Amino acid sequence: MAAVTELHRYFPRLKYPRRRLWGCSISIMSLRSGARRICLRRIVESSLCLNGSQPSKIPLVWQQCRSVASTPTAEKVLFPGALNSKFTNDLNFLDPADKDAIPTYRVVDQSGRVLDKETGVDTEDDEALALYENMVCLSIMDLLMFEAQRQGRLSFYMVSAGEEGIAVGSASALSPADVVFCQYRESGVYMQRGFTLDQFMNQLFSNSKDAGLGRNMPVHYGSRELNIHTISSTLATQIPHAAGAAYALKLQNHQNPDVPPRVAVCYFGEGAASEGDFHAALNIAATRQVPCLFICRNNGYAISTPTSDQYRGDGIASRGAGYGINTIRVDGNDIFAVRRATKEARRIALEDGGRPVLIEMMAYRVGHHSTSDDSFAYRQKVEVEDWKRRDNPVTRLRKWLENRCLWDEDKERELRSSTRKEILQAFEKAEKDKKPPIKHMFDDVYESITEEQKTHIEELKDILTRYPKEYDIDQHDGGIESLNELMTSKK
Ligand SMILES: Cc1ncc(C[n+]2csc(CCOP(=O)(O)OP(=O)(O)O)c2C)c(N)n1
Ligand SMILES: [Mg+2]
Repeated sequence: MAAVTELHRYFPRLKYPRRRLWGCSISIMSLRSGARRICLRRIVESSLCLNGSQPSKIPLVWQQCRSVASTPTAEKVLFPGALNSKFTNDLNFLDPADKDAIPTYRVVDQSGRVLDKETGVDTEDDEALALYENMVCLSIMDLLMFEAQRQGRLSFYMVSAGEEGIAVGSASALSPADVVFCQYRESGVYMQRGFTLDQFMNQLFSNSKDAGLGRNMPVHYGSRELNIHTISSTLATQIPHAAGAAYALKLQNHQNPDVPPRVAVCYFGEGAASEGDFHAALNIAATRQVPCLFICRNNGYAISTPTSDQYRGDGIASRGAGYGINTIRVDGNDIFAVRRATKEARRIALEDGGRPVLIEMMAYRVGHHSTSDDSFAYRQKVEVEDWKRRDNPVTRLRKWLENRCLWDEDKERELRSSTRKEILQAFEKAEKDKKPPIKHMFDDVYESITEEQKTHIEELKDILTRYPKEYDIDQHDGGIESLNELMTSKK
């Protein structure tokens, strides 16, 4: 009965015949509490598809294997932990080395030539040009910001060199309404979704126009309008967040059939996939069958740790199969492959009310990990130079455009020069802007300022007034007055 009440609380519009629900609740009562919970979830889940247009294809396998006992003549293990496993007399250990590595999907080769002429490229010329412009803009912004950090004008920066195709290409295949969670090397996702150069610069300088109120490190962007959650430094925390958001979207997609369905999209590096959060997130996403795209950027390194020291298996893709998730490996230098795989993954993710998909995108990290890193301390310069020469997402798309006579040296020069100017204009404007009011160090933590915080504020005021040369408080909007405001405010 409790199960029925709970069911109706979550799904008041449920069109399940009440009598049948009562029947279910009686059988639920007779099960052990753990199994009862599973049963309730299963009913709730299958109910998601009862009054919608999509019939549930989620097999109710738990019901068929409640009994652990096998019949004497059974050919398969009838145990809920390993469904459809045939009995065998061969003592064979599964050796992953016997298996071929998961293939890498690509559409164009390194010279920008289409590999499968019949399928071709599904991107219009204008769109390809816009994608190219965004990738070039990202790479120029990276160069300039890296330099600005070296000059001491920015405190920190992270480049996307070599991985521009993954971010720009995948973002171009999503709906603007999809909910996105990034790691930190996905500035191209922001750019493709419409984050402006001013917004990038305001965040990098932590100025008074920064939407994050100056509370985060540079490159930790966020945008409510673009449906992108704010980046967190703590690796992999975004992955379970995305799985949870996808579960909420699954319910919303079902409850609002007139609104185009949405997916959650989660970006992370292969290094982040070593965190427990990765495994928990993929598992819950698979068991709950939520519409979540897990996009792993495998760039060969987690700071100084090469992939050969990170894992022994076949990349990150092999783990997707282990969790029962549709998975593909893609050449991240091929923006057309990235786009097509993401588009298809999004379609699969919305099938049958929702399911997770894992895409492992391969693209070598050409730059240093961050401005705090010197990668030549742990890898040969020649290795990097070799990768740069061999393949690159920007030059590969340029070759494709040139092959179609859509691009030439003059256009390239003109684009690079105008983009550089635009970035520098936004940079200089943001650099001149005031810093955010220092009161933001304290507010938005508790509903109102606590007594303990008041002591901290007084202490800070004292230090700031005693050491004016060390702390130029006038740089901050509102100066010291903003702290006084806080002391008297009721909020
Ligand atoms: C929980 C946690 N552990 C360690 C770190 C330090 N750290 C920052 S980035 C990084 C490497 C991550 O590598 P990867 O996920 O492959 O991303 P990439 O930098 O290659 O894009 C590490 C270990 C952190 N930020 N958070
Ligand atoms: Mg990495």
